[in-house]
Amino acid sequence: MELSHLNPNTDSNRPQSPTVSVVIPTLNEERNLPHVFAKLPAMITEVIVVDGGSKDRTVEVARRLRPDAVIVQQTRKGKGNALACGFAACTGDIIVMIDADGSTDPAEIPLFVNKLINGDHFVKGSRFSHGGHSHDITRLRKLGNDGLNLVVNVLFRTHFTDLCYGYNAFWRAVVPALDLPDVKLPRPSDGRKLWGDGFEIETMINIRAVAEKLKVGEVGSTEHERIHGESNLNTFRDGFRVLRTIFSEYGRMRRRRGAGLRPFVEGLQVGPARGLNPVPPRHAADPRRDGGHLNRARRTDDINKIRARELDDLGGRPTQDINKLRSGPSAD
Ligand SMILES: Nc1nc2c(ncn2[C@@H]2O[C@H](COP(=O)(O)OP(=O)(O)OP(=O)(O)O)[C@@H](O)[C@H]2O)c(=O)[nH]1
Ligand SMILES: [Mg+2]
Repeated sequence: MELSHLNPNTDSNRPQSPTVSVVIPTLNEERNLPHVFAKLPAMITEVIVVDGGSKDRTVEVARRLRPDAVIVQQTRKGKGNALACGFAACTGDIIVMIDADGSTDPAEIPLFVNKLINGDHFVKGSRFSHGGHSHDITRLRKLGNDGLNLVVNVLFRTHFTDLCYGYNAFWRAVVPALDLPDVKLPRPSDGRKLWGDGFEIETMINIRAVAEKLKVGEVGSTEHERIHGESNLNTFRDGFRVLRTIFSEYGRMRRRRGAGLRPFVEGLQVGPARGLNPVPPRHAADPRRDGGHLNRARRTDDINKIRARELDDLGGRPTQDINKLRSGPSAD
């Protein structure tokens, strides 16, 4: 069901049982996928596998296990880019992001969906509250996670208990609020990752959700050890990337506020128990293209300058169409 086709002002038009897309980024996960797919609950209406050029039989295995799965090839490198490509391909009312290594338990998805149906815009899994637990995190990583968590809670006046965990769910209608790096931008020629394309993605998404004043909830989640294979995460390199992300997101939020951009939440209407609908825009502009919700922006010039700076940071221009990235179950 397309939220954008609903009349936002009538309860009867809100989705009674929202459709749920699950986005699974994969990089050499052929041995783990059977465990993950086996635990996908029946409520999932769409499975999007975003592959990062796996050298093993990940894509083949995904197709065999779930012939209805949509397989997307990501446009650049990194988990962040994979998720952005996955979100762009989703059609469900709700999007859930899980890992393919067996560390996140798909059986928990109904907990996330339930919280969304009950009024949250965005629901974060937490390994350290609401009964959550991690069988995987090392002492060093826990220390780093706690430190980064504290910095965010002080700067953004939030109450996150688990900043860097990648098990989240949200209404598809809030994807524009996350304003992720355009999937159509080219890969940098020097081989580096664009900002937001790496493991900083979780932090970026979580911070943007609060910066746009979305209603963010947490549910307890149990993280397991990766079943087979090796982690793609580097504790120090990726930890510093997360720290940089926090400060850069703080600056971004202040610039946007300074320019008079209204928080995204003001353009949404939440149903008391059933769903979330976009309110018709009060301006003719496309909120995605304009980087937000221009509703009472002070000066269009300011916004254009901010947008140009963000594009500069990303270092390129669009080249491809996301529709071309989405291949059906039988395509390569
Ligand atoms: N498509 C794609 N998927 C990726 C990429 N990097 C990681 N992934 C997937 O993202 C998920 C999380 O990656 P992991 O390497 O397990 O990293 P992590 O879970 O943050 O770290 P660990 O706790 O050490 O496992 C897995 O499903 C990976 O296959 C990438 O560049 N592209
Ligand atoms: Mg993992």
